[in-house]
Amino acid sequence: MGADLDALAHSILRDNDQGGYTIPTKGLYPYQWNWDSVFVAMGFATFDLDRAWQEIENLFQGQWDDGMVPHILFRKNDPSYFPGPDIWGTKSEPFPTSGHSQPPVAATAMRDLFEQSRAPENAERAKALFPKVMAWHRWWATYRDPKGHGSVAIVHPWESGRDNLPDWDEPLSNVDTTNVPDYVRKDTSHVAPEMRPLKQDYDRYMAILTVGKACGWDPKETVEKTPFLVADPAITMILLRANRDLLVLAEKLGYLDAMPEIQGWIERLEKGLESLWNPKIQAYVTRNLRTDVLGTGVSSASFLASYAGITDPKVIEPLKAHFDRIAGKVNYMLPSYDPDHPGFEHMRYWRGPVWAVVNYMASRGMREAGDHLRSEKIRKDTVRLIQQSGFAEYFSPVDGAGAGGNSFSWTAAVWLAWAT
Ligand code: 2M8
Repeated sequence: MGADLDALAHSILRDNDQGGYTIPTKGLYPYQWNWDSVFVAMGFATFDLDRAWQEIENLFQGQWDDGMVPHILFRKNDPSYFPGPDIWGTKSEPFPTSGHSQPPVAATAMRDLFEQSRAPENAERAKALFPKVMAWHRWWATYRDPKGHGSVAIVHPWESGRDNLPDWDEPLSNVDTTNVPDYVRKDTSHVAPEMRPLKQDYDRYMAILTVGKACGWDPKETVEKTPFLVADPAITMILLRANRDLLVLAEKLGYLDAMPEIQGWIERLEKGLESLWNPKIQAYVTRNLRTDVLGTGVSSASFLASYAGITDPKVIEPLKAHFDRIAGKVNYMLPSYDPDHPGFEHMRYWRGPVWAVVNYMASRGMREAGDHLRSEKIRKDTVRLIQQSGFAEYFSPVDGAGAGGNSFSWTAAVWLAWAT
């Protein structure tokens, strides 16, 4: 069984490989996505380290002059996806891209690849990538903390990677959709509509995109004008973790001058996370930076606290209690949203389903923090899900059914890199 699944996971990565970069799955997502590629690199690293480095290097081919690494790289036009390059309308070189970013996991993967083999050619590759990753992290630090809280703000739900999380409902409700031109979605022609965001969500996604496009995706102007500006605990934690890994790389690769700047980012993000703690529910939540309204639900982001290096028992203990409560409600951890919250839907995308990549990060953090019991619970549940339902995009935490796209790259990658 394990060997069969390993072989299948390899073949999924090979099949979705477009020659140096990997698409998440055919049909539904025919382009290179930012954090997908980084997880894919972790999967490739288990059998082809050169290809793993190449995946990350090619992601940075899409980096903008201001340091931003876009969430989608449109290397060639493919009408099976909406919204494509013409709708985004960016003028990026050497190929069109989307106009905002996605969770910055790259530095963490880079450190893993570097530590896997310090052969001179790997150290050279890490050295060449380092300034590009610095520029990306500097972009987050420069533009995405407009209120000075220290947390990371996103300008579009797509930037979070957790597109229809119930926490976005409140900020999205303030987005005016009256001027959204007609459009035709493609996602619901590949996947059952019950597993995807609602039309109302898509209207709002398009309205925000239109504002960003009118700003030419200038990072300062977009933050000023976007109708959706929300601090995201998951990106804040992922960037915090990535900065800790970048700091280690700086020392090992001899970029000593970069260390104080990275240390400053770490301290700011640690402070920023405090502004996302909701004392009422004892969990990390989103903060709408336009209205100052805090999110009301426990999303899987909270369980990335250890991954982010947070050790304070005043935070970790209540989160453990949430974990145990939620584990008593579902058959497979981690649901992307609290099953006790009215916003939870077990099959609808980021409103409840289990995602292998989030499980990987959460479990890794818990293991590093010494919480082997919960870390292993997540890992074993992920194995059961994949054994039962294959390499699906996401899974119901209730009955384990696979949902979304099939033959999914990041699920295969995470299987190889961690689950088995
Ligand atoms: C999903 O998002 C895209 C938009 O970026 C979509 O639904 O069209 C999300 O799950 C995101 O996190 C992921 O990176 C992407 C590709 O797998 O799909």
